[in-house]
Amino acid sequence: MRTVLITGASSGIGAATAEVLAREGNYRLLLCARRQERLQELSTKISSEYPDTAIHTFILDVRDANAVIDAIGQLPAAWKNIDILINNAGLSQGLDPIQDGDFGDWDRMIDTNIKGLLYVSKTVAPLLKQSKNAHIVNIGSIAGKEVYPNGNVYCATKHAVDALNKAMRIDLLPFGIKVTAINPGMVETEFSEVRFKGDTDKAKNVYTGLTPLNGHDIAETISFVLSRPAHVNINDLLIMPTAQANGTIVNRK
Ligand code: NDP
Ligand code: 8X3
Repeated sequence: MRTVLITGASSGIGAATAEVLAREGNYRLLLCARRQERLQELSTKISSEYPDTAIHTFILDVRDANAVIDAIGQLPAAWKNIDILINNAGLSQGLDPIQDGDFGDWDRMIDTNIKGLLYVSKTVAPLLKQSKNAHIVNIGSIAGKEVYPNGNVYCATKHAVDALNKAMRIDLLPFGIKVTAINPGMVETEFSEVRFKGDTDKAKNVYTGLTPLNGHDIAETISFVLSRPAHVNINDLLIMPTAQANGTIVNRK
C-alpha cells in the first residue's frame, strides 16, 4: 500500500487520478486543493465506491510557501509516510498576446505552476527519501514542449515544469526517487473555464468539433506509470487527443 499526495485534487485530472488510484486498491490518498467542499464531495464519492481506500483531505494553496510547510508538517503521523507526489495543481489565466498580458494573470500562473510545484516538491522530498518506492509525477503539458499563439506565459511555466522534471531526476537520483513528466494536450476539465475566467461558452468552444482527452485518460496513464516495476522509470510522456497533432493543429469536424 503506497501513500500518494495529489495536489489540485478538487477537479479535472487530479480528481480523476484520485478515483482511478482508489479503484486500483493499492493506494492511500492524500488529497489537497483550495476548495475543501469539492475535496469533501470527492472523498465521500470515493469512500462510497471504494470503502477500503483510506483518504485524508486538506486545504492547500500551493502558492503560499508557509502554508505548504505547515500543511505537510502538520499531517497526522499516519499520513506522513508519503511515497508518491503528483504535482498536478496548475492553471492558465488569459490568452492574450504578450503586449496585452495582465501582470496579475502572469503572477498567478508563475506562482502556481512553477513556484507552487517547487514549494511542494522541496517540502515533501524529505518524506519521499524515507520511502523504498518513491515517485514524483509532474503534470506538464504540450505547452511545455511547444509554444502557441497567445500562450506565452502559460507555455513558459510549463517549459519550466519540463526543465524541473529533468532537474529533479538528476538531483533525486541518489535517493532512488523516480521522476516522471506527463504532458497532455487538450483535456476537457475546468481548465478552459479557469483560463477564460468563468466564460463557459468560450471554454466550450475550445473543444467544439473534436473529442478531447478527459481526466480519466490522463489518470489511467498515471496509474500505468506508477505501477511499473522498481527498476523501470518512464521519464516523459506526451499524450494527445487523436484529433490534435501538436500545440496548434487540430482536426475539427
Ligand atoms: P482543473 O481546473 O480542472 O483543475 C486544476 C486543479 O488545480 C484544481 O483542483 C484546482 O483546485 C487546483 N489548483 C489551482 N490553483 C491552485 C492553487 N493555488 N493551490 C492548490 N491547488 C490549485 O484543470 P486540469 O485538471 O486540466 O489541470 C490540472 C493540471 O493539468 C494543471 O497543471 C494544468 O496546467 C495541466 N494540464 C491541463 C491540460 C488541459 O487541457 N486541461 C493539458 C495539459 C496540462 P482549487 O481551485 O480547488 O484550488
Ligand atoms: C493545457 C493544454 O493546449 O491549452 O496545458 O496548452 S493547452
